[in-house]
Amino acid sequence: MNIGIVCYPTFGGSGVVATELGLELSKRGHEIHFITYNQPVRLELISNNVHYHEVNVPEYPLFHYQPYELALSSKLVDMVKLHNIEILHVHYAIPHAYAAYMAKKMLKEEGIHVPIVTTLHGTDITLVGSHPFYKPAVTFSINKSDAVTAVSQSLKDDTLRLFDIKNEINVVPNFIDLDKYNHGFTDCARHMMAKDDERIITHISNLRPVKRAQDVIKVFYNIQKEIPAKLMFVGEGPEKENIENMCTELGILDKVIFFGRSNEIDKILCFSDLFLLPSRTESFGLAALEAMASRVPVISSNTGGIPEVNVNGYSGFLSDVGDIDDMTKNALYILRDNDTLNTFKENARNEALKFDLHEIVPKYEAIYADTLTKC
Ligand code: GMT
Repeated sequence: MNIGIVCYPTFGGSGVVATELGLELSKRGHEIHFITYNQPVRLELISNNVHYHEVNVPEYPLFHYQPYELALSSKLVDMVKLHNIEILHVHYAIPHAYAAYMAKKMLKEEGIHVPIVTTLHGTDITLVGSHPFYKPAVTFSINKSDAVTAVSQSLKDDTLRLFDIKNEINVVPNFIDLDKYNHGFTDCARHMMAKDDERIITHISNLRPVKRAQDVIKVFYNIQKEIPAKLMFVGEGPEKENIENMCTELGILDKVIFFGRSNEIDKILCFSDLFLLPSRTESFGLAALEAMASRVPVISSNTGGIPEVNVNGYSGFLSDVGDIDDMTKNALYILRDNDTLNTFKENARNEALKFDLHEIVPKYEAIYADTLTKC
């Protein structure tokens, strides 16, 4: 198939999933066209069947807001015609599903039919999309898509609760390339990060308020009072300064390593003992899955789609949002002795096996084939 993929090319989970999907589809013989405003961060290799087409939005001083949707829908029209793209898979409803629908309408005028598959990722539904300013456009875009998928049952339920949806929503969970996260523990640069007796705790996010990064610091503060520990703090975002100030006030700055944005998540997870994800909501929690695939147990909040990924008492523990004491207690339970830690590490990896990309990517292929037959 000749497939166009639209996504946010930044460090968000939706862009990561879209990129990994495109790369795997290309390995399976499909022709993939990424149509985005920047080269997706995990798209390292452009090959003969992976292409990247940049959406340019010219700056014009008359416009207070530059019309990105128009530029995207025009680019989609051009690329579908130029490369004979058969199907468009858009990740994130706003504004991608909307722009794709406009492109579809324009192409129809020229007798070209291109169906749209929309994948909902979470923030486009739970945080942004349900805002009254966007709700009618998001409802319309979902209902006008030829196929709709959501990355967890929880997100499907939220979508049906928050919007008036007439379309069927298929749950296709996020996935992981397990080979990429199958490190031997001997080749990690662990000794560069911590002393032998220190446990390594990791948090990775875009540090928006929904991630509750302050809770990471509070839990870590409690942990390091009980056992020697270091915190690997990966990501950039609006809460970064608050977090740095908090570490200074608590006197733990020397125990926290700030990585900023990193393309070496797999290496950082390789030497991690525990992952903290205390988010207020999370449609899936791709970061938790990446940790588990690296044999890192997860202490998380019990919210949204996280329980579909992190199994309480097996791959880690789930606590109520903001329950710092419970998260601390669970973290210490896992970290205190090597036997318990190793059991949780193996369990985490076992649980991650359920999300193997070789199992999940064919589900998208089946949806494309079905959509092309129906439309
Ligand atoms: O979580 C973010 O800040 C980024 C956001 C995105 O749109 O990229 O992530 C959402 O999609 C990911 C991939 O499907 C999910 O793993 C995240 O749980 C989801 N984030 C939220 O629901 C808050």
